[in-house]
Amino acid sequence: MAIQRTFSIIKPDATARNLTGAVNAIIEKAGLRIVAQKRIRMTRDQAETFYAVHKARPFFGELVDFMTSGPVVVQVLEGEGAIAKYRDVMGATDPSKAAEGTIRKVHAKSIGENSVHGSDAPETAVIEIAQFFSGNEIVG
Ligand code: FUP
Repeated sequence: MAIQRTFSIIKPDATARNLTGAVNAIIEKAGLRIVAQKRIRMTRDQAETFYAVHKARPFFGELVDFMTSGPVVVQVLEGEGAIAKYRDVMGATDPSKAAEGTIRKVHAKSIGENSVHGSDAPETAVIEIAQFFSGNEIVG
């Protein structure tokens, strides 16, 4: 499996509970390397662009409200098969269905306030990383 990069967000429910370090510990224990990281407050424009694929879904407004409700930590993670590996480490979207030991099982509050985002494919990883990081901010 090749070395890949994936895009991660530690969401407002997690930063509000001071869980950035706890989430990062799970990420690093899984063998993923945090090669870029910054704490930002997402604008509505940024959140609407980021989640444009969900624009027609009934939860879109709530999702944008939530993602702009507090600080988030945007990250680039690097490692062998990083995209699928991070999806495994995150656990299912709905924390009640997430596997034991996953970030969402351990920390998420609900399907909406589910603590983390991770890219779902190589094409989306490239687009998501480019939305928040310039090349010289990523140091592998
Ligand atoms: P995931 O890839 O696991 O983050 O899940 P999705 O891309 O399906 O959903 C993106 C975000 O939309 C979730 F993180 C939370 C939100 N969402 C809801 O609020 N309700 C839903 O029923 C599904 C998703």
